[in-house]
Amino acid sequence: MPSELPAESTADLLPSKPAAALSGAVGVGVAIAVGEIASKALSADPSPLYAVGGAFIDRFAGSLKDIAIQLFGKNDKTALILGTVIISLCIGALIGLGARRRQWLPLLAFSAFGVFGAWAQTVRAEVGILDACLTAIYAVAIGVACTHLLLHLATPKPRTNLSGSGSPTRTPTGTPSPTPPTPPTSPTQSGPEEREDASLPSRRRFLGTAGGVIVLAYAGMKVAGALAGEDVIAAVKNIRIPRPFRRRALPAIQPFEVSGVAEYVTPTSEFYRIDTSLRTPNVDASTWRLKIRGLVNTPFEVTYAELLAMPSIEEVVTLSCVSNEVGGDLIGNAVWQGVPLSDLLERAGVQAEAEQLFSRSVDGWTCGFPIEAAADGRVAMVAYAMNGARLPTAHGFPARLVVSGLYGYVSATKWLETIELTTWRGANGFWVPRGWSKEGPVKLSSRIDVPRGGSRVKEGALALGGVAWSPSIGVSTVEVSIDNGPWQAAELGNVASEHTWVQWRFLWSATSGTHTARVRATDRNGNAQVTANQAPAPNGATGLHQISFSV
Ligand SMILES: Nc1nc2c(c(=O)[nH]1)N[C@H]1C(S)=C(S)[C@@H](COP(=O)(O)O)O[C@H]1N2
Ligand SMILES: [Mo]
Repeated sequence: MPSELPAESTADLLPSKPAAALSGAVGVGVAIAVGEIASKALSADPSPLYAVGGAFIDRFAGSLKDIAIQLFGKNDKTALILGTVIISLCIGALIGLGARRRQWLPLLAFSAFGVFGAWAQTVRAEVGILDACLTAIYAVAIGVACTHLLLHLATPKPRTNLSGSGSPTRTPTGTPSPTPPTPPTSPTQSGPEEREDASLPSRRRFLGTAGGVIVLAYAGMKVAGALAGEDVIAAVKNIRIPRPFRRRALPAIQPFEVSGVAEYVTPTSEFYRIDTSLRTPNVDASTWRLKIRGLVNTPFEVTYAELLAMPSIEEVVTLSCVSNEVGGDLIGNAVWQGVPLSDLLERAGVQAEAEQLFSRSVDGWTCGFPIEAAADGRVAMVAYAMNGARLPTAHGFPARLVVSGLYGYVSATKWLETIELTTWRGANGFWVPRGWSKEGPVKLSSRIDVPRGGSRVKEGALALGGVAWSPSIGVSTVEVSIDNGPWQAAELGNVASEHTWVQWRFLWSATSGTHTARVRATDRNGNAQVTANQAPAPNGATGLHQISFSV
């Protein structure tokens, strides 16, 4: 260790490098945990850790558009948080190493962490500055204190005190040792027995304290999380969804059923989920308010109870993600209940200059669409129930927007908090500066569910089947072409309205060999599905779904 040589004289009274690194890492870990606990205690969601993760998504989500991934999956989100923690702990270890000779380092470096965390918490205006600062101060203070305590425990006592007589003098880290320089020839062999004896109990104390601190921080985090979660669960338990004022009947029967084709109404548990939130917002419905403001005559707020008390509609609407590839499954059809946007807008009195309905979620996500979509008669509502039950947390509890015929990224704000009327240029939604079109009407599309691509089927009678959709317009025909043969009409299932997808079936007598099947749809306005292949970015994929199978 040549780098150690010049400092040989003081090394004896410095904490060992592993101990110093551990001290710093534990300090950072504790600071992160305190950040979690404080944010729960202050109801300042997200915590610094999750806010930093969220800031990453805000910053880098756009660069993913080239590979046509609009959003992170659940695993990526876990990996992001884990990665953030691991990197932080590594930086903590470096801080600990640096602090062997620079006592001021932990305070400085931890403060930088604190500022970063507080900035991330407030940048989407989700957490108040005061709460963010308080959280940072607690986290930094306790984290720094832990690091210094551990560094202190890891610092060997001056040899004069090793005999155990009297109280040991506190040796500040990094102060030159009163001990005369050890001969460089035998740096580690000066009194091995003596040092072993002295370092064993102190090492035990160091490791014991480090372990205790970790356990305490972890337990504190769990307790705070459980307490915060319980409040929300208790509040949600008593919610009763009222009867809708106007109900949309589901088709009583379907003319056919092809096993393997997506169910007409997608079960909630199978409904796709897409959002940028790292931790699903746990909204307290008792304090939640929906705000309607901007270019309106009378801005107003409604509570959850008030929203549920308003006349509601129930509609079946197919919701699709713009990232859905041709043949993809980022699409679902559900029964939604809520208050028509037109009722809310009428009450607010929309001013003539308003062009865009811009909405924001409690976690700062935004989107916007032309105001006409809320007034042209299509389904457009603030929904609070999905498939007959209150909106699940993952799908936007307590309320979300559902607008027929618009991709989710421009319309379907979950954990809805604000509806703002503005001009078209007055605001851009989250995905717009990240390379996605400002307008996002759902494109007419169709999908083959059966047979699965690449599967083997029996010779003879074969039912091909799938779904086709053009929400707010409706599908009039679906056609299938086998082995690039002529387009032949498929049978269509029954639908609740033009706002939903339709199931289709095509009967064919399968001959042995390998085959391809393609599907195309025409909407109720007579427009044919676009056949040219286009990736999801910037405004939705086009092209025909084709599969191959063998008999
Ligand atoms: N708050 C919030 N709402 C959001 C999003 C989001 O990231 N945050 N994503 C949107 C997108 S891109 C889609 S496709 C739909 C998906 O709704 P689902 O998860 O209920 O299927 O939600 C929309 N609403
Ligand atoms: Mo989406």
